[in-house]
Amino acid sequence: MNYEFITVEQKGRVGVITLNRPKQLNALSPALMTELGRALGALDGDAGIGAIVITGNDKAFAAGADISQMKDFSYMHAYLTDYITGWEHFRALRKPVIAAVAGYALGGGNELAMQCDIVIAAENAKFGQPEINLGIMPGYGGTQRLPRFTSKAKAMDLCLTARMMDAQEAERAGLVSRIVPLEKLMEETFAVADKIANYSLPVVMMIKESINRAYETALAEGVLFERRVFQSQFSLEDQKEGMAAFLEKRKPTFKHR
Ligand code: DAK
Repeated sequence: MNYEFITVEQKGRVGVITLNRPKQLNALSPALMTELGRALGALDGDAGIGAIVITGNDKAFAAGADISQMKDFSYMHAYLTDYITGWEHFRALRKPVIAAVAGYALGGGNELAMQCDIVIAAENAKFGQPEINLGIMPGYGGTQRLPRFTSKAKAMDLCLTARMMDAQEAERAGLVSRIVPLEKLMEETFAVADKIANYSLPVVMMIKESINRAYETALAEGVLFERRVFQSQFSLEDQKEGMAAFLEKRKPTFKHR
């Protein structure tokens, strides 16, 4: 597939998507988001892919939705076109997605990172929801995911003051899973993605699905869901291989079934 605003490459079982509007700090235009949705769907449906990475460049992961493209919207345009429900690509994805964030992850950029399953930050990463500066509020999940992933106080602070938090604060707050030096961001992220991608794919998918239940159901329902999925894994060839390999003191070879 040909893309104008992103690049896509495959390294082993890992698909890497790079947002590619550097002059606009990777501002998320509708065209970029359409391409991102197509690329994510294609990688998620590819049996040779076990994990996906989304990244930007050293200065920006993404500085938000493209302000120049929304400045003249009317309420009726936004409502009737359901602006921009078509960006909800992530809910349907079954394979893990890792955000590798350097530089700015602001507004829709931070919301994009929060839709990923793991966020790895370079030391220069900056996260924020500065929409209030523009006379609007977050609209891509920021007011919902930020308090769940960090805390109510942190979400209020960021959304109501527009201040940015650095990588250290974001890790302390729970938004970021690890921080790495900028020059090592892609190497370290790829190592994480490659590790995940070479585990049993059905087990990886079931873990992702189960952890996501923690955000969408009550605890008792989530625990029951986990129990049933766990029990089903005794039907996997990979479970037999994984346990046999442990007992035989060798590395397992997973067949993703
Ligand atoms: N949109 C369009 N262009 C942008 C942009 C953006 N979000 N951010 C940066 N740019 C452009 C700048 O206009 C500038 O263009 P030129 O002047 O060179 O043509 C170029 O990128 C470089 O930016 P700066 O010159 O400003 O660079 P600085 O280093 O001085 O500053 C900055 C970097 C990140 C602090 C600054 O660019 C900035 O504050 N950017 C805006 C950040 C922002 O407010 N983001 C929130 C946007 S609103 C939804 C989905 C998504 C959303 C809502 C709903 N649904 C699904 C319903 C999201 C909304 C938003 O994200």
